[in-house]
Amino acid sequence: YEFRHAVTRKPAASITEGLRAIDTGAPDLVRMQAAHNAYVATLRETGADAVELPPLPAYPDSVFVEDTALCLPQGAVLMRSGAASRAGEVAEMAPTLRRHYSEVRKIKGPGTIEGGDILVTPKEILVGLSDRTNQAGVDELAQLVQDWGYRVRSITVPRGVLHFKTDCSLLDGKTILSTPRLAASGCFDGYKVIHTADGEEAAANAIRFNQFVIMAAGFPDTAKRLRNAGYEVREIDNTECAKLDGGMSCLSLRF
Ligand code: CIR
Repeated sequence: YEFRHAVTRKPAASITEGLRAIDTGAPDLVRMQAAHNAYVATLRETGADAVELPPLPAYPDSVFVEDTALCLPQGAVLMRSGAASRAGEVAEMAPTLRRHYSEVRKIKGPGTIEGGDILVTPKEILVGLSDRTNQAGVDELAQLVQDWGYRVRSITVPRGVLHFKTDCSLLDGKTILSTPRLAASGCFDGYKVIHTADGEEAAANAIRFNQFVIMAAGFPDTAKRLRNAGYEVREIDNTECAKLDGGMSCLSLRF
């Protein structure tokens, strides 16, 4: 969770067309832009450098850059989206990653896998099987990172949850913030788990970025649990991204 770089992309006006499981109304671009600015400023406050790529109107969900790649110390792996409307986002991200990394590998398919389904801990890479990520995608990732020394373990994401990390985040080398419904499967046995508070499942998609845990605003009981556990918590307005099933992790690539 110690990072020097983050890559983000500004939301485009087409964000109103973004994918969503349940339609609760179109996100408001101006409010999303303000939240995005606050998010980038918080990343920078840690001393990291945060790139803001220009909006991509052709890809309404392109603000959710996390899904395009997995960034590891040894290299980056370009993903292959399980959503047809998002397939082109990877090629838009590739040049930026090639500037930072000498080694950029690529999921070629036929499997699909998105960054939102991948949680990297110091001992393994956990990948959620979801509507976007299938076993073939997990298998190809496992092959691609094997010579970098990573063990990959797949996990079934609860029904109705978009991505694995919709429901969990890494807080430090040994500790995971998780919804009770995800942790109930036993997938985090061996880790210390902090549960989101009742009714605050949407707080699970947070990020540990250097000294901060950055989480969505509006989940006071979970925020209190994290502060009581000693974390320095920063809260960012997530109302507009939430309308598109997006959260704190989705908005950046971190390395
Ligand atoms: C999608 O359905 O693909 C977007 N509306 C939300 C993506 C969220 N990304 C993430 O959790 N990593």
